[in-house]
Amino acid sequence: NRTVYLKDYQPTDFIIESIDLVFDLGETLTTVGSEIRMHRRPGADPAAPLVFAGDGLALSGLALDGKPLLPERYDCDASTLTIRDLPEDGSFTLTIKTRINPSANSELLGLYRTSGIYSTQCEAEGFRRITYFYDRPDVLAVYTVTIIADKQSCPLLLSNGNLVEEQDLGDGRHMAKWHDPFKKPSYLFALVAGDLTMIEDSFTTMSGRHVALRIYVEHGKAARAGYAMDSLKRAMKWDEERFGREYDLDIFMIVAVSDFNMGAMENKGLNIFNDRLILADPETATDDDYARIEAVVAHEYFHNWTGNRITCRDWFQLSLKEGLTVYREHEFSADQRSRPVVRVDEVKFLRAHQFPEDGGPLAHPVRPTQYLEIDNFYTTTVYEKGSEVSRMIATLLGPDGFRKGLDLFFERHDGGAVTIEDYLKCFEDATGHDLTHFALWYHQAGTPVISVASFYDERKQQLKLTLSQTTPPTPDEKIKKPLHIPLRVGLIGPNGADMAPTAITGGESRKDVLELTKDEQTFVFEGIGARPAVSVNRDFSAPVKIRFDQSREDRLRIAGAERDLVARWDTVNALALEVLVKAAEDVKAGRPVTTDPALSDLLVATAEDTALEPAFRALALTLPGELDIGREIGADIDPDAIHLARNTVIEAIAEAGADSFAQLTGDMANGGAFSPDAQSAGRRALRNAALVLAAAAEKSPRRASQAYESADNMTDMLAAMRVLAHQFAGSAEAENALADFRRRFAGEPLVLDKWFSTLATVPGENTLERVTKLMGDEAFDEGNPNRVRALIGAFASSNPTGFNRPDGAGYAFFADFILTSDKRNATLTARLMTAMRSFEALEPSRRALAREQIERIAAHDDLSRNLRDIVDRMLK
Ligand code: B3K
Ligand code: ZN
Repeated sequence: NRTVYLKDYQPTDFIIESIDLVFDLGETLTTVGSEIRMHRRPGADPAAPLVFAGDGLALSGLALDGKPLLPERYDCDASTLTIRDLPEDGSFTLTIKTRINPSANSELLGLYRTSGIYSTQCEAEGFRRITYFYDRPDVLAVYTVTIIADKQSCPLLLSNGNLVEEQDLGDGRHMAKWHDPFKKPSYLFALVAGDLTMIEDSFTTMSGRHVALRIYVEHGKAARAGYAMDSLKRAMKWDEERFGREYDLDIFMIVAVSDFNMGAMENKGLNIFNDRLILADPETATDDDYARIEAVVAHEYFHNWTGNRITCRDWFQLSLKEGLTVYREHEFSADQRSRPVVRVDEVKFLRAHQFPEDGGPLAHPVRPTQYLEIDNFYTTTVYEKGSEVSRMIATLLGPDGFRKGLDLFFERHDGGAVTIEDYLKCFEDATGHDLTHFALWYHQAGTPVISVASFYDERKQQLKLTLSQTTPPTPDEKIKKPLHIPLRVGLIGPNGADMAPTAITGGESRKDVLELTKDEQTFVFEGIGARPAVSVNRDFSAPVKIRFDQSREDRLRIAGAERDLVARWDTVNALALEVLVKAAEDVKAGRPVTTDPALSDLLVATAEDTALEPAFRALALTLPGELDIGREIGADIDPDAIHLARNTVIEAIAEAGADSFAQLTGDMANGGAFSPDAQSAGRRALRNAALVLAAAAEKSPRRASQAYESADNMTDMLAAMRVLAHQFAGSAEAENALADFRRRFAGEPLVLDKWFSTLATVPGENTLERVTKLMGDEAFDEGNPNRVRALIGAFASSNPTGFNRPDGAGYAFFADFILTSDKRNATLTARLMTAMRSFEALEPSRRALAREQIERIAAHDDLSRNLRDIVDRMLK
């Protein structure tokens, strides 16, 4: 058992001053020379040995101050290098030589070579796969990196910081030397070598410094890097204006690679990206792709201050950089696009991914206290819930208070490796607020449930709101404490306008934000002249579930008139969800499905309401998916019943608004040239949301087929193909479009991912056969994480009826895949496995079949640590 505990944190015995690395790159043999200048930490045990981490390394040389170390001075095993009798004081230099094979590195962690490109991924613990080192975030050092490689296959040699030397070595080889003046932890080290092309631009910072910006991509793809470059410049400007953060090196580089485990990585001065988050043009990228590129380019750039200049003391503090950086990214997106629409997308994401994590076997606090494998903690809890926690701080302190606290954070901790406590203390010191109680958000797992009861007293002109909170138990902790929750509340008067109370008593409040701190509290709003409709958790001010038995009239008033569009969408969505859940219950019980004409009217009216922006109307018109309905039901889930129920409700709505929906598919057509901006994207979103319903009303693939034929951009094309493949599966029109798409994009792996996903998510039990067949498609590559996620990942996590086939064949197929994949890429496999984390919520027969397969995986004794950790927690 290698469980790591927060309570065991100890600083290192030695302090690293600098590290000089020399890479001699070879496809199957790369040698790494590391020269480390260091000294014993003052006060450390003078006899303590030096213990460096390593992983799968071959040691080929070890010297102290230039003299080879005798074997009795050190021990070296698979995961550590221990050196004894090092000087008690004064600096010394350790030289370590290791040999690695970048071509055999299918884990894509450390230094690996794929598609002719050498690149690195070191977070969280990949540097130890390159050389022995203190591979932990609190060890900061200055890096100088020399890269030697073949000139022809690797004309490009990159690392962090500034290029200081280049030399032709004759014999067909050359070298480049990079120096990064900023101290950094090993996880931010990066190296790229290969043959790539680039686009170049520049940015002048607020203090007038000139920064060269370069984005490197595969040959032939330069024209698709423009949007990423534009996003980068907007992000740099925004961070100066909003948070006073200026870039600090003379050059900022991004490299897009096609084999990458995650989205992107914020290495100092040299971000490495999954190419799907860089490359975009109208023919190959959807509006969602554009929005994602903008957000992730910004996110990685923002890490330069929140993560790189100030980093984490240990990996338990991961949310210190990730939660905060997601929050910064969200604010950036909100400023670049439509704030409420961006916020609704965040809420949907949180509910679809973080809430189930928080309510299932893998639940953990935003700041965990133990882990078996840190790579499994790059979760939506650490990221998105972490972001919500920072957002709540901003809500409690106000924008100015938040900015003051963050300014102090940058000032106080620049160059440091710090903790969540250090972060919170800055807000307390800068504003005088006490965040002791609030800090529980970081330590207590689970999604709080707030029950609301309202009572209007006409005689006293008072509205009483009783709020009680509970947090359900999670595997790590049964008894929960009440949290400090900022809840934004609106009182909507009979005319649809907000009512302003003359006073609010019963607890702390700041403008329209109530501060819940106890199990139960009653807030009294004074001076309320008529019974209002109460809108709770406006702007989704807290990541909680609300239980509020509100009258139908009130809900319809909110759905039709709430000026807070997030709360308005939420109410529309909740009304739809209620109808869908009831329909699923009807199907399960063998009753005819009851639909709700009032819901149809509301959706049609919202879709037609030209006072609302198209993107918002599209959100309202997109019914909750089968997975959303399943999550709302929560237990004994029958995916087939949900599927049938949802289709029946869709048909009823589609028929009620058939003319409007048909009209909208035309009205919202692109006029003129394609533009990826948010407004144009919103029009396409509305048009395509309407297409789903128009096609359902017409019960014919004709309209979607025409839309597919006439599409002049990937958003419309993919939307039409999905309608055909999902709503008219097996029709000639569907098969024609799918075949056309496959042919047309034969040379475009990223676009074919969309094709794989569309096919993998076709509802029904026959999809398993198709997925199995697609694994033999020449475009499919089991070693490429994007392909695996597009086909296997989409099938397991986004096809409830297909994956959960009643006979359990979906689970068996998936388990087989997991077992093979684990040998190749454990990080990716463990992540994939989480698709089954909510299996306990299935109806008994599927639940048993699913468990059987998870147990079959768990019975293997040679699982990677990553996968072992996930399956064991799922079965606990
Ligand atoms: N920090 C990286 C994620 C690293 C994941 C390591 N398993 C990207 C990001 O969050 O910006
Ligand atoms: Zn990040």
